[in-house]
Amino acid sequence: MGIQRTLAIIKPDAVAGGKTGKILAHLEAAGFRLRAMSMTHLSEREAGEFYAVHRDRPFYSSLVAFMSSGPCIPVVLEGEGAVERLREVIGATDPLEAAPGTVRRLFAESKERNAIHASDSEENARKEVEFFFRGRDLL
Ligand code: FUP
Repeated sequence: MGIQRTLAIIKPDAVAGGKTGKILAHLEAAGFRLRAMSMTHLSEREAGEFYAVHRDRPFYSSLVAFMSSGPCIPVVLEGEGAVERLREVIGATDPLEAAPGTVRRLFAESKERNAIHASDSEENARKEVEFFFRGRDLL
């Protein structure tokens, strides 16, 4: 599998709730290296574009409103098999279904306000890293 890069987003619920430091510490302790990080406040249009794959789902407008409700922190993480590994470390979408010790189990409020995003494939990781970072902001 080799060394990969993937995108995490610390979502607005976790940023507003003062959980950023704990989540970053958890990711570093899990072995990921930080390669890029920023804080941004997505517009509704940007949040809608990021989650365009879910455009026809019933939760889409609520998800877009939530993701544009306050600052979030996109982070590029690197490590062995990072895409799949980060999915394991964040846990299931719904914190009630997420395994003990996962980021969502520890820090998420609900299925929508679920603390963190992680790319779900290598191809999406490349696209999502590009969505947020380019040039000298990406190490
Ligand atoms: P995940 O890959 O675990 O982030 O989950 P999905 O790609 O299926 O969904 C993306 C985001 O949509 C989730 F993080 C939260 C939101 N969502 C809901 O609010 N309700 C749902 O029923 C499913 C997803």
